[in-house]
Amino acid sequence: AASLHTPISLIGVPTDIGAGRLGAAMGPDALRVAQLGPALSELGCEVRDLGNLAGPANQRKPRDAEHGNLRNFGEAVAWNQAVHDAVHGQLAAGRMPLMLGGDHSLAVGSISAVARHCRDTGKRLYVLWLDAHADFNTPDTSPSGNIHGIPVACLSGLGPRELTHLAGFAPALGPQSLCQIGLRSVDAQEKHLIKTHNIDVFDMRAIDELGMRETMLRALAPLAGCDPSQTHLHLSFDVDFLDPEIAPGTGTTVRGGPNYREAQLCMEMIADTGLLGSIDIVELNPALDLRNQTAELVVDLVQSLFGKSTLVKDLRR
Ligand code: 5AB
Ligand code: MN
Ligand code: MN
Ligand code: MN
Repeated sequence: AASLHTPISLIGVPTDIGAGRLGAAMGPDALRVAQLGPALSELGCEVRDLGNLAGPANQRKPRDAEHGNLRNFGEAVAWNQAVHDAVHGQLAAGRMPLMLGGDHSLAVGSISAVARHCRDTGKRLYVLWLDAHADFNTPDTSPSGNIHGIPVACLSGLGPRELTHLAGFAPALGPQSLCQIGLRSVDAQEKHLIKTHNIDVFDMRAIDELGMRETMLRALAPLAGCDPSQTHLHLSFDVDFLDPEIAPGTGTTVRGGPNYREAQLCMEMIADTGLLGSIDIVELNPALDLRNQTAELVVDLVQSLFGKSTLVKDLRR
């Protein structure tokens, strides 16, 4: 549905209830300080900042045997319900929701809403998941109990009903609708689940061997020839996808990620599809950042997602 001209709604999700450490709750404001809204307006986008959603505070609760042995379970359900409702409302209004996270647990709510919207409108959904991690733990396999490590499992129908059924049906996401890129820290049981669910993965080994261009050509191949009015591309962008040398401001860094040019090309090739319909920017942790450089980098990359290009002979802009 989305083109360069789809109006954008920024939605702040100031929480870190799903993460192992505090700080991602400050992510939305760091992105505002780095001028995300103006950077998109500059490219000709209509942008409205809807401010921050409200939700329960992080009381750093321990793992809870009553609730799948997860931490902050009730809080995560409340935040995700709020995210789901906000995202579904913006999509129904013909706008493109851009989530300012917040930890990655919020993707359960946002992608559930996108899945529901696609079912309502008969659109085909495709999710690109950029991350160092697979986020495919179930409550049973999670080594940490941290809910930012389980969103892909929840969206695939594995996990507590309160998180698997936010869209009103489950799974929100079929395996053919998901592609993960940049993985380099995947738990043994996650590997097993990725295999049994037959998820498309381009891990760092693949990126090393193929290069980012061929990786993205393959990742986006299922969308070739898709009618933009019938197709919805969702991007879930975990900041730890990026190499920690350029993006230190996140809680679970893993060395050996995409560098600046590779990340730019990745975003430019997503922009070229013209299919982008919604975005999560997650796991930015300003408490771990240096002079907001990671937020500024993310703003730069998001500009590329919306058509800013380094092509000299660019007919678009
Ligand atoms: B992130 C780990 N697999 O489940 C777990 O940052 C890390 O949203 C999860 O990708 C990282 O706790 C979650 C060890
Ligand atoms: Mn991650
Ligand atoms: Mn993640
Ligand atoms: Mn993380």
